[in-house]
Amino acid sequence: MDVRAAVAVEAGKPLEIHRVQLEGPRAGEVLVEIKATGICHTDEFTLSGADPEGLFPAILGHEGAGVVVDVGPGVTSLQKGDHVIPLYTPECRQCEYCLNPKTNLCQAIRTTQGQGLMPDGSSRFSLNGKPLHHYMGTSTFANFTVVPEIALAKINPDAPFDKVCYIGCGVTTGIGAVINTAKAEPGCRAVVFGLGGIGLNVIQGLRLIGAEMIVGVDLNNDKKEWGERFGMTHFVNPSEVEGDLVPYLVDLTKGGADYSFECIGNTKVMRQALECAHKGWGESIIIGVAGAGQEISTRPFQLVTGRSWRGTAFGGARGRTDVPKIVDWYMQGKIEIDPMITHTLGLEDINKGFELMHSGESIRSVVVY
Ligand code: NAD
Ligand code: DAO
Ligand code: ZN
Repeated sequence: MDVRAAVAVEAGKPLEIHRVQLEGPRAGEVLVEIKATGICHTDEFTLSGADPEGLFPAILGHEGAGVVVDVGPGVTSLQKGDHVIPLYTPECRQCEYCLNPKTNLCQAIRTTQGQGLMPDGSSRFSLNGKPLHHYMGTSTFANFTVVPEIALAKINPDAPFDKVCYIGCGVTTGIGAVINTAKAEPGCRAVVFGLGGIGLNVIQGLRLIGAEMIVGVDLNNDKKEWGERFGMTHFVNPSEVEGDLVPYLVDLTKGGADYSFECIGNTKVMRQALECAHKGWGESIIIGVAGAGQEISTRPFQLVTGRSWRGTAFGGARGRTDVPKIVDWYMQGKIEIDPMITHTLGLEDINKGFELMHSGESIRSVVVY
């Protein structure tokens, strides 16, 4: 079939809107009509060329929601009409990783997903007879896409696509980092570096679990109001702090943060996040994705004296199990999404969504098909 898609033709170039060809689902695959997709910093990271795994030409997008239109042979858990969120971290429930409660990094289709291909090693998308790469196994910048069954979460059919698409990445990553990765306790003190689409969700996750102190750190003073809107108790702009930021934050948190979260992708900030964690027990969680080849550093004594450095992908969530629950939390009013969707665009304006991200004007732009 012919579908409408934003094609990433080359690194550093704007996306191009084309009619592309999409083959139907093969065994274990599902055809999904994408109704809405968020534009995440990670799409920008790949499009810019900074992503060492970036492949072109490709159909990017990994934060979508839609409806099942057709299923391939052997698909048992989904049927036509089901509402779904595609998962860039699948959940096969059978591999060594899925069977280990310590991780959410299902490896069932990791190799082909990283090659921009479906699990059988081929692509379903093509343009004028030439194959296009899939992206993160999801490719939601097309109004129809084919996704493996194990990479689809079935969700409440009453949930609005243009809001819950954000659960496909930003919301789950931020809230999950607090609940699944840090397992933060009520009454804890936390510092969140970077108050964008991810950091604000870390803040609302901390509010949800009953953190006592939530310090937000951002260079952009406009983010103060945004952070407070979701539960931040203190705001720090590093450029306005006299002297070093780390001792300032240690003092503010009365000895250091129980938990700190880096939501930028800046290796210098990652160090600050670790070093503002409390001696003896503070944990620092890296969420931001740093550019190709970058490295982190600290004095090992920081770890010897009881701080720990950890990372999280997709908030440690097991998508088919956890994403439907997060959709329900949204429907029950336990978490907020609507105010973070600052811009809604048509597919033809998708490049404007990237511009809004660059200028810092948007928290999340969503493309509605
Ligand atoms: P964003 O651009 O919306 O937000 C980043 C924020 O950091 C902005 O508010 C900016 O003003 C602030 N900032 C930039 N430099 C700063 C500095 N030196 N000190 C303090 N504040 C600074 O980005 P986002 O969409 O929230 O994504 C954040 C990061 O998370 C990205 O690296 C993205 O790729 C990554 N990410 C990771 C996962 C995962 O599973 N680990 C998932 C999604 C996104
Ligand atoms: O299993 O090796 C693996 C790959 C896991 C990829 C997880 C990606 C998480 C970070 C990228 C940000 C996603 C939007
Ligand atoms: Zn698995």
